[in-house]
Amino acid sequence: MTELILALDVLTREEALEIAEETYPYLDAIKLGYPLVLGAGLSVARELSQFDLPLIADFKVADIPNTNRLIAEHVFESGFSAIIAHGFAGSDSLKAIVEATENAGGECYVVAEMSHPGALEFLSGETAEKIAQMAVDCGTDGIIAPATRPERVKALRSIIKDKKILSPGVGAQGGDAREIAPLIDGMIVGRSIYNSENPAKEAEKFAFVRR
Ligand code: FNU
Repeated sequence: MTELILALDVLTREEALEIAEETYPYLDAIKLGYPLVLGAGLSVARELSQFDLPLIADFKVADIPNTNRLIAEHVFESGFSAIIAHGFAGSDSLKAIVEATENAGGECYVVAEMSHPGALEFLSGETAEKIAQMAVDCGTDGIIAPATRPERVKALRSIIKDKKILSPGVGAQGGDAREIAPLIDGMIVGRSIYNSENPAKEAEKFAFVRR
């Protein structure tokens, strides 16, 4: 069963609450990132908690250990239940987030390989595989891997085994939902849902991933 995670990258509190209200029955989690949090403030997370869905903070945290810890603690205190970190800052930086995550009873995911074309310039191939191995070694809950490259998701799966793979890149970035769903644990979908005429109907179309 693959989960459906809405990437709520709208810019205002009003839009965010409206789209969440329309789509929440079809969702397993909502992912918030810089676009919404910078636009509406971090307090938008508390407002979205009314929909009773896990909230994932996609801040791709990539700093020194102490700063990472401070960010992660703040994220969990603000109503989020999961955080996304970058792995390239190294294992000490990641461990600081994992520790804060465990203290808060949350989940932590590490970006192993990104979904856009430019990801191939620095953070793919062997580097992505090393990051995936570090995600396992540091005790994270899983990785982010590209729905735009199913063959890479398969390669990364062999490293992270039964930890989770959350995968963005379906729809607007060209990834195919039906092809990627059986390979992953959670499908992250943004524009295809929130930019559509009828976000609820569009989200409902992904019901097959949850069967
Ligand atoms: P949509 N996202 C991504 N690729 O797209 N966190 C990654 O490699 C990654 C991400 C996020 O294209 C992106 O920031 F690590 O509109 C956006 O919030 O469906 C969402 O996934 C994809 O949105």
